[in-house]
Amino acid sequence: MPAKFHTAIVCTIISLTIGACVARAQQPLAAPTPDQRDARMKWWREARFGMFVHWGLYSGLAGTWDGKPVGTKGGMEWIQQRVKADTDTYAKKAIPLFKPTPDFARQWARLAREAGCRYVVFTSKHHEGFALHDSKVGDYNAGSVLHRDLVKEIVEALHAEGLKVGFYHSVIDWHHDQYAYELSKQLPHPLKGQPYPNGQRDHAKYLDYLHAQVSELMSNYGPIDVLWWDYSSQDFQGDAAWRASDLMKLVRTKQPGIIMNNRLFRIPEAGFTGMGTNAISSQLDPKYGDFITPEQHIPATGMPGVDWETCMTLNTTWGYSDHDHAWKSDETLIRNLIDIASKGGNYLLNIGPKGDGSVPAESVKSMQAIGAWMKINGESIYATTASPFAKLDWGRCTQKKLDGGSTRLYLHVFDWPKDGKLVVPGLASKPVKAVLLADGKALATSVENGGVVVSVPAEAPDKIATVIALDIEGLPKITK
Ligand code: FHN
Repeated sequence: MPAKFHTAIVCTIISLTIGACVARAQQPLAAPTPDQRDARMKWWREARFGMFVHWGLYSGLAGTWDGKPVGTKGGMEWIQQRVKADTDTYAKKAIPLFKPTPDFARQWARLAREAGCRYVVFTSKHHEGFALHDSKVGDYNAGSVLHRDLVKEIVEALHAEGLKVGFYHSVIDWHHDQYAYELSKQLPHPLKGQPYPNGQRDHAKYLDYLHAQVSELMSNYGPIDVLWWDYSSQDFQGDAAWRASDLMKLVRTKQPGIIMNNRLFRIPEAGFTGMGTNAISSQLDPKYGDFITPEQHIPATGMPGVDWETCMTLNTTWGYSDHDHAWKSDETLIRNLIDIASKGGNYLLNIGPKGDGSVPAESVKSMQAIGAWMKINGESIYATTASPFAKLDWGRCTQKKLDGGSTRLYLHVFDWPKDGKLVVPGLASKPVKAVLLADGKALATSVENGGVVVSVPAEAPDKIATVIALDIEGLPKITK
């Protein structure tokens, strides 16, 4: 065949291939079927409990600026915005204080496993803009500054403990010189209200950077289980703000099994009714994300019909602060976990490690206390579904279907009955057996006044929450 024909054919094949790739790239990803989505969400719904980690340059500053406490409550991961520092001034002060020890990540992973967490979501980049991975895009990252890939270190440590891995990634960026903060009145920025320091900005250039770094994170660290976006406003969200649909498509193409939250958007169809952290609704079109993210609170009646996860701090700040001592009690934390599971949600509980990566002693104590309770009672949380009761005066309930068609009700008793009789009001189902979950001790049951009564010891075995496993025939029948 004459060479010129051969070349023409090869060129035709190449151009057809490129055309097909471009066409495929422009096509939206096929929407998953409900079964496909359920399969992807299964491990997350069963996990119920995850550890959040906020760690970045702000951690070394520890809530202090120019030798003075910036505050005793509220997010010290926002310190750059609270002191209104430009990125160069901020970096000069913060970078020398950010000195991760060699084994910091293993400490986090061990603590998460000890606590009974099944997944860990950590900040690959927070609003300050400093990326924890060895990025080839830009120079404000752990690779360029510390010559380490901290994301790699953390992912390997989490996998070594059998934990699922999540990246929190901030679309807000207080470092990048093309991030056009004037496009939003509602999103925070340290220089808000001031003209751009170096003349007009091209936000599209920031978006190219954002997408390139997300592509690195989705390509270079193996299977990633969660992408926790943060955050959008009503006046700056979605495709206009972040090229969100392209970003989600990039992620799902590289990580088909990944689970993402809804925070690239801030519209009613994505589960938002306003700007407050509790301005949320149980309306989520899956094209905007897989779960809704109530923050620092537990929805009173859960969020029926959608997947949801409450994220919460142990004190009042996400990033470490030397000055925040408002630690929640073990009772509050354990009962929060139970309350959330009884409403069918997940609990993402935050630690804020220090600049060297070490975990504050108070946080270790809290997570280990939860772990001690989970070691005995974890089956009443993992892979359970929401309570069949609207309300129980003495505590909460979760449930699990058993082989053979019966149901196990896990009765989490906060207020122990003084008369030795735990009344489960309105439960019309026939009780089969009841035991104390901690030691399997059998408890007598009776049917009285349209409910089930469980005879219990005089003293509560666990003052925070004693769990009774009550097996009933079939599915729960509740009469009131
Ligand atoms: O501004 C952030 C905040 O620092 C923290 O990361 C929380 C965690 O959910 N998200 C944003 C506030 O909603």
